[in-house]
Amino acid sequence: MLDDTKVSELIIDEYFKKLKSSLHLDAAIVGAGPSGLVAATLLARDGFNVAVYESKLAPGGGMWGGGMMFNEIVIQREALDILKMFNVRLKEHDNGYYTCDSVECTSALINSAVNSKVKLFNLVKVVDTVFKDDAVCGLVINWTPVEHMGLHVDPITVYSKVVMDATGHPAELANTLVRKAGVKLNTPSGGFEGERPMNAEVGERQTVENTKEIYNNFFVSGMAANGVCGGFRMGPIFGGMLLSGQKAYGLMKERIKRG
Ligand code: 48H
Repeated sequence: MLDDTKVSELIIDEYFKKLKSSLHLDAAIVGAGPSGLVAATLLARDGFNVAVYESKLAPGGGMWGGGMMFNEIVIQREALDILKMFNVRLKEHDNGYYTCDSVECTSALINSAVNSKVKLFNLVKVVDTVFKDDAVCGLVINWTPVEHMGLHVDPITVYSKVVMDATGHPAELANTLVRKAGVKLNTPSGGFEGERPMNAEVGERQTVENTKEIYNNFFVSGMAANGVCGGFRMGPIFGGMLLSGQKAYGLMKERIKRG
């Protein structure tokens, strides 16, 4: 006989364990797109306590839809090793181009993150940073539906040694940090530069170059890095996002270890 309330009890207990063990994190990553998922998985595989917050129901960001909803994506040679780590099948084409099924690739990144013990909180929107002693030291979170409905419900706070904005094109968290804390970022003007038009060649390179610590304990990856630092967009080629996640992993790991 199935006890209906036992089902409820198990869900409540397991969720609260996950939530409670995420109050003091090593790394808090905002956005479960490709760059955030790669960075989170690699950190978690090294034993760090990592959580990813995703405002939508489904993690995966902009990778599911391929290019204009044609669910294939293009990857360049430089990023192949990363996809191999995540067991994604690739098809080789001329001149160093590869393609893969965007649904397979996105679900593989999500699956690897959860398998590596990343705590993945979907339907949770990050609405602010915690700011102390000129550094970012945590996140302010709320349920996405609360934010969407404009309900006057206060959010809750988590602490983290490092925080990363992986929110894609809007670079939401970096925007909020500049607006509310009035800080000078590690960007050419010290402010928010804004994303530039399409140029795949340059945009892909810049995504990786722009992946960095832009304020104390505060990192940017993927399209958010290009938004903050003034990089070009690149369309449905995803090698740069994966490489950005890998670079962010290395930088955050070093920062956590330095303390
Ligand atoms: C919680 C949030 C919040 C918030 C947003 O856009 P993404 O896929 O991110 P990237 O940078 O890893 O990948 C970018 C890529 O998908 C892309 O858009 C490309 C290559 N574009 C090129 C072009 O020319 O258009 O994922 C970001 C995720 C999304 O799932 C959001 O829902 C989520 O972040 N998010 N989650 N709290 N405040 N804001």
